[in-house]
Amino acid sequence: MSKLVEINFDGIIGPSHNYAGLSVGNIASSTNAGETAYPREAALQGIAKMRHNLGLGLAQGFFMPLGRPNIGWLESLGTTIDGSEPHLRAASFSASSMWAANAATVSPAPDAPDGKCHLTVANLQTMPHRSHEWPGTLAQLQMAFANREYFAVHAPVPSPFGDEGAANHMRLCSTHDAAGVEIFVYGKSGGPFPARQHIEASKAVARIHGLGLDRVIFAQQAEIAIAAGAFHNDVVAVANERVLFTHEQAFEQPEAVYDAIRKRMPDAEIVIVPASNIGLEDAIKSYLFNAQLVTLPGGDGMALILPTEARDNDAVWNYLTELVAGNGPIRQLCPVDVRQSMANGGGPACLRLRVVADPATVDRRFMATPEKLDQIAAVVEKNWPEAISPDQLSDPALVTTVTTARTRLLEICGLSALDD
Ligand code: SUG
Repeated sequence: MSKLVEINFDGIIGPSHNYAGLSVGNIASSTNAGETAYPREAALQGIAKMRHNLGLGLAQGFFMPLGRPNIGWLESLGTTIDGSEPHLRAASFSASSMWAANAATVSPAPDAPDGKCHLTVANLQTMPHRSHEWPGTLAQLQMAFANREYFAVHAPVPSPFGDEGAANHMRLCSTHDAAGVEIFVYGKSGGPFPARQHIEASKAVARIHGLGLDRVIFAQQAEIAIAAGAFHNDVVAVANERVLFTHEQAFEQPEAVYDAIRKRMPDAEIVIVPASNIGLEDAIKSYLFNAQLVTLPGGDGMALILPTEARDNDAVWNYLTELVAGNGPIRQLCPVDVRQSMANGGGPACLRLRVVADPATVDRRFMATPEKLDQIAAVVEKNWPEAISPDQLSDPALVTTVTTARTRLLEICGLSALDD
């Protein structure tokens, strides 16, 4: 009997993690441009989060960092690591595949008419440094979810329709193994900032996954939210089972979205955080919505696994403390330290891709156990650079260091076949 559970696959933070300020519209990325990054500490923070979640009794998987710098991508642009202009060199070095929420959009098997779990790799075409992730990500998804009896892995939606994956996709369901309602959030305009998710991409993914129109909602992200720095919807809303936890200003037409949800799922619970309690600016600085909203095993209700930045913001923490003290579905707050990723705009939810599946059907090399995380942490301790400042990206020694570090990780995980 196959047992479907939610598995969170975290992107292991790669050895080239740095702050190059590459993401316009992502306030943290722009604010921290030029700062020194600490890749070893970053990766260990990510591993600690996975350990924490395993400790809660949740199923946990991981993805390997992609090979960086991406010399092949530079070659396709007619340049090399030594000869390239700084912005292209930085883009080739980016460790941005750590944000696995942008790897793909996932429709679990109970939602699809063919009874398979569908994954469409995201093209991430709006940001140059992210646009060359998908071939490496696709190779990895094809390996992790190779069992065609249970999974269908799809190529990216073609240009010019930008697709940023699960960061703009939410699923409501009574339990993870039941058929759900899928909400695809797209942007039309974001004031001075780009709207990264195109409606045509969202619609294409829904069609490719075979979802019935009666189980799908297309919702426009609020222009003011994007303009305030919510470059992905998961910065202002998160869903789990029958709960949607959202900022009041997440959607352009919030009432229409709530009505559509209630019509398709009468027992949905929509927890709306008013702007008068927490303004968009505080929401985006503290990333309270970029939490993993998870169902705790054993009937203990739901928990928010959120960044320590949310605890450090008085208005946010007071609000959340009252929320969990009430009678609502969210019962626990678990702050985790992912500050290195946060400084590039990536909170706990950005670091993971949710896949509802029977863990026994997933390639076990991608599944975490405490022992495996210990082995990975040992490789990180030994091989990840301690610090990288953006001006080091032109140092040839760094290429050798980060390439070797990833090779060691692939070896220990039995995934050297991913090295191209
Ligand atoms: O695409 N930051 C990422 C953060 C992605 C967060 N993901 C989710 N919200 N799901 C981005 O903006 C910054 C890289 C730099 O500036 O060096 C960056 O790519």
